[in-house]
Amino acid sequence: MNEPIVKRYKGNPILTKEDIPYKVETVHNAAVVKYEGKYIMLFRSHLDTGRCILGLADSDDGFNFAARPAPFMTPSSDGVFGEYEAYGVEDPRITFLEDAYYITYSAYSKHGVRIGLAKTTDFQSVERVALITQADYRNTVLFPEKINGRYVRLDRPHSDISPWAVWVTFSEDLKYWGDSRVIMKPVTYHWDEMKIGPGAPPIRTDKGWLSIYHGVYPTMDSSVYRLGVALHKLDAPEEIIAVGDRWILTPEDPWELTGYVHNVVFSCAAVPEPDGTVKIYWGGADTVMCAGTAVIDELVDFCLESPRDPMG
Ligand code: BMA
Repeated sequence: MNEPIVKRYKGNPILTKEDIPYKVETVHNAAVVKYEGKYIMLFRSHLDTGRCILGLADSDDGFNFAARPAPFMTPSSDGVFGEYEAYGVEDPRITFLEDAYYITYSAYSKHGVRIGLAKTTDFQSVERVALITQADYRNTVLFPEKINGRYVRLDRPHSDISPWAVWVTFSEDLKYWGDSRVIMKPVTYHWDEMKIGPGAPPIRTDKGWLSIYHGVYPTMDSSVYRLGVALHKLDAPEEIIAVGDRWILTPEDPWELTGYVHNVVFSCAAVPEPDGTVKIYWGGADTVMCAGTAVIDELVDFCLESPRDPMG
């Protein structure tokens, strides 16, 4: 049998609601970064109102996490953030950029879903920076460096006309964004045919920016969320070098097949390691957190060896 390209950690799930010192119903779709030689996870939890907050957990090895005693980000009650995140904060991604850890998160309210940008330098306090999209955006990841003098993000606007796709957008100050264009679309009758969206913040490799994304396939029994990989040009991230034709991860373990939403693996984080591996983190069935490892060069080759058309 072929070895899977992503090797699941034997101790999955790595964090569940039983590990959290305050009452939550789920622990999933977390960001993970290295901070002062340790790993920090910013995880999403449903409360029993059905709305979401974000909590923190710490780890020495990237697999065994201990949750902190209190949540880290709950919906703001002030000003414009209070207005636009009243229904909850979800699906964070974290990118270290210049001098701070920047958090992009989905802000839900009666006006729809848009993306909030917050920052922290110490994971003790957090400062809201700006709401960086209008309504009907999710899954926004920042590249970890400026490219050609501009900050770059991938995002996923909603659309009634076209299957939801990955777009690129640029900024000079992280607050005001523009020059957007669509760069990657679902492929009809393919594992990602229904919609795709950015997953983990892109990782720099010699051959391009490696981006882990999610793809959704509709079935008679709701839809299946899986993970795939794409490679963007280093000095022109709006250009896709290759998208792997096949998925790299599909729901298989019981906690991925069954839960709050069944048949879901959904990633917001991948941490590259000095030995050339990457730790990939994903929510299982919108209920628990899981982890696995892959070799970065193998993921790059996976894109290059059997690519599909990026524009579907
Ligand atoms: C997406 C988002 C994710 C979630 C996934 C599966 O639309 O809501 O947060 O993990 O659906 O339910």
